[in-house]
Amino acid sequence: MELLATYGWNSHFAQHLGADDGIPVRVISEQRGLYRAVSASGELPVELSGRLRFEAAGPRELPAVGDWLAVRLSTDGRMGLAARVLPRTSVIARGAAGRPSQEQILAANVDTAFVVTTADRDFNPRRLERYLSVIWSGGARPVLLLNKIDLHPDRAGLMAQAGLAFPGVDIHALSALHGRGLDPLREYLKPARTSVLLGSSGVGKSTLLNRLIGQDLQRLGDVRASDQRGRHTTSSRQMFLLPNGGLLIDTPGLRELRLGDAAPGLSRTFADIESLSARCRFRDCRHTDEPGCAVLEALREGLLARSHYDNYIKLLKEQEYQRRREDPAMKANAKRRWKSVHKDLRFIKKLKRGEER
Ligand SMILES: Nc1nc2c(ncn2[C@@H]2O[C@H](COP(=O)(O)OP(=O)(O)OP(=O)(O)O)[C@@H](O)[C@H]2O)c(=O)[nH]1
Ligand SMILES: [Zn+2]
Repeated sequence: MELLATYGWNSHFAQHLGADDGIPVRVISEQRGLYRAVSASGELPVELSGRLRFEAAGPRELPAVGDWLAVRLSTDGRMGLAARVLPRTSVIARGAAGRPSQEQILAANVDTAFVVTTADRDFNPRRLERYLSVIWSGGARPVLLLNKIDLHPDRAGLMAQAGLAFPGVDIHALSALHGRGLDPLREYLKPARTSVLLGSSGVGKSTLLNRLIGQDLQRLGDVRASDQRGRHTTSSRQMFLLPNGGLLIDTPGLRELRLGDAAPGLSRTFADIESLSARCRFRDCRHTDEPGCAVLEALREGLLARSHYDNYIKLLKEQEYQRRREDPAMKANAKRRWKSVHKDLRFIKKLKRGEER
């Protein structure tokens, strides 16, 4: 059980493992449907049972890195056959608004999601807010990392700006390249806690990962279950055991997120606006030009940052747009509306022609 605890096994998962479910393993890498996982006695390849594969209602129900699975071992003990994904505590999910079952799970059972950005050109509050929404709504905790602070002369100013843009979010400035400002990250990377690295290309995720892994990447899991011979699979590995016991997931697919149906998270990121909106005159107020809008009033009085408000409105619009695109009833409606508009146009043209005659 020791190795399992190292990889985050706890009573939550234990209570969901049935008596004849087989053994628990945690997925540490996935490549084109091939899984590697860690069991109580080491690392092993895992295949999905036909039942798991065919009964899955959508990609959301298939295993992802970080998942705990109930597996049966092959007779020689070298392979696992996964029968079930144990209930997740959180997910980092991608895409497919309005169709939760079509969402792709990029990582599961994540405690902390580090959103890495840089102090300079990559600092884009709108995109960052989108990341935060996806993370909140998946049940993980976002932490914002402002990397390459060595290139930024005004550290205090940047931190103040970021603090205003993201109220209620932990923010840390650091330099992965020079190994500065990393100490506060220990708080999140405690033993058996799982984190992921998110952020656009070039912000320094690999540099940070290498820093955190240090020279002595532990290879506890890289031992074949069958013969205990050391087997290093770092190239395909996507979950890393850090020297201090924290677990860090870094997968290529995770690096760019698309906005999914992130409504619950949206209200966390914009908790201040949501609580203001409780005082709007109209319950379905869109906070753009309605009379008696408490959000617009706060904006006028300078109690709400303009950029924060703008991002909120943009994100709402984007969600509305995605919902419209996905929802068949809305699609049909839009078609009907256009048809009647065209009819009206034809009618008007006819009238005009009549007038000309
Ligand atoms: N000045 C400075 N440069 C950094 C820092 N961290 C990373 N870099 C540089 O930024 C460049 C990109 O870093 P990577 O770690 O490859 O970025 P990444 O986010 O992993 O990029 P992808 O692999 O494309 O997703 C490299 O040239 C790094 O040396 C930093 O703290 N300060
Ligand atoms: Zn309003």
